[in-house]
Amino acid sequence: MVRMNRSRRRPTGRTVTAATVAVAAVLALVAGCSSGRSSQGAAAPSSDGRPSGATARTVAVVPRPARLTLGSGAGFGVTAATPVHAEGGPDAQAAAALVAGELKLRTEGGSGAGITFRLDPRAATPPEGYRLTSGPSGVLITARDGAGLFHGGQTLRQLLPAGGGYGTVRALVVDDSPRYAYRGAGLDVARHFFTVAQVEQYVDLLALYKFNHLHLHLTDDQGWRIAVSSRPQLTAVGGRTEVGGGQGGYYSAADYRAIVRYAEDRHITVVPEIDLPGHSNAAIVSYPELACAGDRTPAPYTSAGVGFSRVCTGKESTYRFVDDVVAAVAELTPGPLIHLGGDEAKTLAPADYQAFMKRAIAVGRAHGKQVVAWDEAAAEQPDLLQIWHPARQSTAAVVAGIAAAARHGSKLLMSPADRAYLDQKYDPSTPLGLAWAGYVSVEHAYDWNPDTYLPGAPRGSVAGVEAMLWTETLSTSSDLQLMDLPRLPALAEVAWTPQAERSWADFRLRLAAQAPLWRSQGWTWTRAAGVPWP
Ligand code: TNX
Repeated sequence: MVRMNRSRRRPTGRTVTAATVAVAAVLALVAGCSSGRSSQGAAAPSSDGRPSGATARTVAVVPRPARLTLGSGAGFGVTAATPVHAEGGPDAQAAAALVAGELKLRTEGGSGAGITFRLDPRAATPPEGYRLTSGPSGVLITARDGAGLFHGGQTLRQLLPAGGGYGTVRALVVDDSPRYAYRGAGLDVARHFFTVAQVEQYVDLLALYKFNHLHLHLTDDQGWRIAVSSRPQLTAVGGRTEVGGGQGGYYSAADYRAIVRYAEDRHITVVPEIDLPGHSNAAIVSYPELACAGDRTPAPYTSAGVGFSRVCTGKESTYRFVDDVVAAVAELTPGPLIHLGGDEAKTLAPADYQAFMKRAIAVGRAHGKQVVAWDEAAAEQPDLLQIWHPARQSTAAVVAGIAAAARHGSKLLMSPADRAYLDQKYDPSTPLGLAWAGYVSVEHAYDWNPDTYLPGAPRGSVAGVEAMLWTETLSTSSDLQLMDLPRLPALAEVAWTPQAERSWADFRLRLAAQAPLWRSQGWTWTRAAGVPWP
């Protein structure tokens, strides 16, 4: 069973205060709301292609809540003077403080009219779920865990007038929780290095769309980005290169801890990836004994090719290296997962590859982690198998092998390149990115079902979805944003919203309505086809 970050909960105390009175007023509004699934009987979006605001379907929240019911009464006007209250202990205070900061509001002790974050261990909300009610006397967000409160706060941000300003939150009730426990985004910091501040900005984007895992691809042929004190050459040598010949960089233990902490505060778990036995040129340049006798002389690599490197799988010293690195990274990582790669080891014999992956997975487990690996490692049954090959490029035998791993207990993490690789161009006009998996339009990223993507995958085997951003062609934050926006929110909705509640027809309207919020954050985006941009 794969443990994800849901179980994480700090001790909480619960204070029942006079706020219950104000809360009751808000709840009275709920009774006046029309009930039923938001998708049922919803009017079609207005013909001018902009969100009409008149139907539950087009209220501009992404990912679309599992259930949203419009109220008939007045909404709640938020001004710069609106107080934010927290009830229920430190997790409530943390969520209230973060969201208040994002909205430029102040938190206030006590209770009363305003915005209230209420942690209630007895609430009926599922893990990470929340209830948000808005009416004349305020906005109340209730959840059973801190993650739920935080996600509710992100919904509130989107319900306020675009651009992060103040205004009216319409009267409504949202009852929301995620479809999948794992909603991830992978960032390749190896091909190009991104600083702590850049990664934190990336986390801000993920948090807005309710992602809960950040997968950092920390090592590859072109660079090694994480300090391992027992192997200092990895960063002293391997950290100094990147695609295109730039200076590279790496995270010290303190840097990495800062990223982990920043993400954790936003209910995002970091999943570090050490990619072996292929994609290992930077490690081999740092420690040439990782190569087999007779392999080519190690040399730094700053182009974008893949599949040529391998560590020597027949030497015990290689496994001591794996153990040193995994021990260090596991020690720095509070989350339950470590990713050990396993992709594109094209110069290794299958038997050598399999023997290596088997041992690597055992090392990860020995250091207390559950192991994620790319889909080539299906036969070795990692805890989480990350699917990246487009189904149409896979042979029946490969698909059958993945299904067999799932039957034996591996959970599947869906990142099929033809849907979830955000380094792929939108269309032939996209200046950045690659196109080996085909063009990935916004609609294509949106319009698929992770549960049925792989024929033969057993029911319930899909643990989640991960959007991957490889950076061979991307070197600045705005490069990342141009590829992520608007497709990352599409994948957020794939991962969060029940399949039956999703439709491209209204998603494109809700997506277009995000643009002012992006602008207010200083983020850039691609005005991709099919979306009625403002
Ligand atoms: C394949 S997907 C890779 C990456 C590349 C990416 C480029 C996978 C597990 N390996 O090494 O960066 O394609 O799209």
